[in-house]
Amino acid sequence: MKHTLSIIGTLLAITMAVPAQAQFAKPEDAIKYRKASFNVMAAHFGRVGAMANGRIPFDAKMAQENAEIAAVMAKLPWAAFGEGTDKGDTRAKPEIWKEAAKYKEASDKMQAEMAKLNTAAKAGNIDALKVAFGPAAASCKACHDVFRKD
Ligand code: ASC
Repeated sequence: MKHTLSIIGTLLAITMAVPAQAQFAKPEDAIKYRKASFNVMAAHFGRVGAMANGRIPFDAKMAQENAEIAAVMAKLPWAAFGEGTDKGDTRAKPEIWKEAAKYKEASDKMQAEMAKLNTAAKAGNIDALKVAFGPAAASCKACHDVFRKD
């Protein structure tokens, strides 16, 4: 796991060093990328949620590993909402580009809540996890309600 995370860390460092526009050859590549990062985040966030909601037994190590991946993934999709990526195989609404400041605010909020969830998971107790999970899920939903087609 440590190894995986260090690879993720290295990839992230490379990703952040490259200007957003240069990362994707075609708009559909950007759309695929952002969907992939949301999907990976949702898979790991969902595992944390299953513990927070008592659907699976709490396992501190599993919570930590999954929350950490969700927090890293939360940083990734935003660079893939560049020009020309509003059309195609996407549920992204035009509001993302029309109300860019509002979208940025919502995405910052989600990243902050994922970071808090990650910190809570590191504390290793279920109560901290429960406290942090609700606001993190709400930050996902808030954005979907306004910026994503059903
Ligand atoms: C998840 C997930 C989302 C959010 C959202 C919260 O686990 O995949 O998109 O939580 O459903 O309301």
